[in-house]
Amino acid sequence: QEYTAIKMEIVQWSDAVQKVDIDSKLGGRKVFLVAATLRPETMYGQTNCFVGPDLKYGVFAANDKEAYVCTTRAARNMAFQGTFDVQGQVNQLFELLGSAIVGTKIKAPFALNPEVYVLPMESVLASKGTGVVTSVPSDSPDDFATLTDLKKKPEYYKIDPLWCAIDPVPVISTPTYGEMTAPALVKQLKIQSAKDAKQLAEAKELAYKEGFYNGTMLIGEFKGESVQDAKPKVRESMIKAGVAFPYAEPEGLVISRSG
Ligand code: ZZB
Repeated sequence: QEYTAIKMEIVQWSDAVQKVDIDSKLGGRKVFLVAATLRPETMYGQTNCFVGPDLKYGVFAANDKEAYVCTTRAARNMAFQGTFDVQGQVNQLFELLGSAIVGTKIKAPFALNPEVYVLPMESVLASKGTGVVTSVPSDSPDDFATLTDLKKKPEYYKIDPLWCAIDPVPVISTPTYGEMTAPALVKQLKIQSAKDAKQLAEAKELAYKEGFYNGTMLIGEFKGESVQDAKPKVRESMIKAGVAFPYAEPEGLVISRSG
């Protein structure tokens, strides 16, 4: 899988992290949450970012100036993809539990809302991407369903309602679902919550297909172009701007032995 890794710079850590002395460990490095996405063209509509509250994250030195927050598994992959200054070497500065990162304010590159908050998402997999998911509720049914749950019960999820206050932003128009593909699909498939995993998987598949084959950009540098054309262009534009880098995953590697 070829993802685009989005660098979301930390603006202000959560209260939980602020209580810990991390400065001595960071050595003056800027810290970024790194989110893996297959939809770089939707980055204009980021409204927040998700981490798995029970997952472990590392803060890894990329070089003398920057450190990245992601799973150890992702850092190991990055180490072999030229992301860090020393090839093949992972340098973990410290560790954080996802729940401690929740409430951190970060930059969302290329987004209409330039600063967003980190929120919890139970369905984040440690085995995929970086374990950090940037959220686009206009085009991702999982993100829209999770945000709807969080807004209904902020106390239960131990979040400040302010952290999930940004409304979905129209990014892509499709003939079937209009300007809000994910909310339309969540309604159509009668998805009640983020726990409706089966319907959400179906909604995701439909959203991917309709967006890719029939979507038109409503915003950004490539407004008016098809999603198919805009996708690689937005990716290149983000990489050029220094806010993203390619991230690949050795997926489904099968070693076959004859005989
Ligand atoms: C932003 C975005 C905008 C995404 C969208 C999707 C959509 P896939 O197809 O199953 O490989 N993701 C990334 N890492 C994880 C993880 N560890 N656990 C759970 N979800 C993760 O899924 C790739 C997409 O799943 C990624 O692209 C990311 O969300 C999320 F409008 O990034 B995406 C219709 C989907 N739309």
